[in-house]
Amino acid sequence: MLGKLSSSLKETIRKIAMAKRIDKQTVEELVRDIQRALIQADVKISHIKELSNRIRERSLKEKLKLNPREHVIKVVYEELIRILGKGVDVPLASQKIMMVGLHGTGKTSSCAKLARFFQKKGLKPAVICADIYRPAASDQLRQLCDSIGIPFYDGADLLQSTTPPVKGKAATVPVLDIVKAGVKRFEKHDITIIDTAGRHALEEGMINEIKEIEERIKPEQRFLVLDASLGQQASVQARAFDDAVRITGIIITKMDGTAKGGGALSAVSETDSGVVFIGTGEKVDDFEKFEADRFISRLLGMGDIKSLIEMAEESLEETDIDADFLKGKFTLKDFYKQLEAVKKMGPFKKLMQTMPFGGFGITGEIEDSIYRIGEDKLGKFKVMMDSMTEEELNDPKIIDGSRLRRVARGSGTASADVSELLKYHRLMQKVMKQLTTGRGGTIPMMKGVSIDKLIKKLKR
Ligand SMILES: Nc1nc2c(ncn2[C@@H]2O[C@H](COP(=O)(O)OP(=O)(O)O)[C@@H](O)[C@H]2O)c(=O)[nH]1
Ligand SMILES: [Mg+2]
Repeated sequence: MLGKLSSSLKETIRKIAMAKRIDKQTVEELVRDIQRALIQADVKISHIKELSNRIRERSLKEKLKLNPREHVIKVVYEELIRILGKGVDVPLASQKIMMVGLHGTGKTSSCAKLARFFQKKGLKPAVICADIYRPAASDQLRQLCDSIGIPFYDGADLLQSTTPPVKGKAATVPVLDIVKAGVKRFEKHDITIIDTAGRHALEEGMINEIKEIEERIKPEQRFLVLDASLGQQASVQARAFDDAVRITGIIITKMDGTAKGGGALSAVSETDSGVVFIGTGEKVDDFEKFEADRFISRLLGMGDIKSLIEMAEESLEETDIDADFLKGKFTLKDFYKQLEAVKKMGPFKKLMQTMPFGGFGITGEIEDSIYRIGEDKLGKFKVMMDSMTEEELNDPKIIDGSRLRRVARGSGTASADVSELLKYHRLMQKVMKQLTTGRGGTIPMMKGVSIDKLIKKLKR
């Protein structure tokens, strides 16, 4: 899906991750790459300009919470969400959903897909066909519904009891009667989906018909179905249908078959409604709920960027090293905090490994040894530290033979265990000193990496 846009953006992210430094020139190149990708996806120029300016501004001027590369990736991710990611949620609750849209956009297929979605969530959906103009429309929907075991209604019973207006001419039943009868029939169902008739263009007849259904039936949701290949033109239809029935969500279909999906998404972003689902193929399961963060993460070819960023920020906050630490002071408490941070890095590392370029360029340095300081050892360290005085925790050098035995006794461990803890601490202190003073006092880019180096040393 969105193959071309996705591969260009992935390449862009890869370049950032590999960049030696993040400066004005790197950001300018990045902006140009993104511009090219978005133009090809038919995103409106004014949106691209705004995004470019925001990326330039934020990449270089914002206060950093992450390392510079991660920061830029975060900025790109957030700005893409701003222009492509306007989504809305659909509650998993009892409701009537009216589908509107022009001919051929995928309205009928989406009715079945939507029913399937709710069915999988354990709700009981049913479908009404309110397209009386094309007999084939009803057959198509009936077949789709039959294939997934969804009850279907098209007013065939009403038709039988109606006499043709002119002999030899087919009888018709007003659309509204069909919908009303269907709604009544499916009263006990959780979700009633109403497929309305489309037209080839935005005609008054169609608009009046859906307006009437909207006013009389009062469906909680009015979903507009749009073809992704409309690109930036999608906003025209979105506005027109919104004026008519106040759209509550948009389904963008055929995301699998066009390079313009990005344009359609950004066009929708400028209207009042957002995307609820996207269609990604002809089959009834080729349908997904639109979740902006996941969608953009996937587009950029990265795991779950949101949790990634949150975890990175959190682990940095937790390990915030105070001024004393920079002066080379590293207490047992700091030591413990660092070890806990390493534990936290676990899922972070796994997430980074799911990325095509192996994380933000640092996973190569992180070894599995990092996991060996496991839960038990950490727990044991904690118990021993609990048996120490404040003074000992802040300045472990004072722990002599008798203090050592006291701590061991107090924590139910052996003196050798306490010695081991102190040994680990001393080694880590040494490495920390090297790392912090070696780079002119700067805190290492990722604490996880410094810990890793430490652990490698410990093993030697
Ligand atoms: N590739 C692809 N085809 C789709 C998708 N949604 C619908 N279609 C196809 O588009 C055509 C028109 O769909 P239909 O539901 O009949 O549109 P309607 O006229 O709006 O009711 C059909 O051939 C569908 O199989 C989609 O997400 N991906
Ligand atoms: Mg149809």
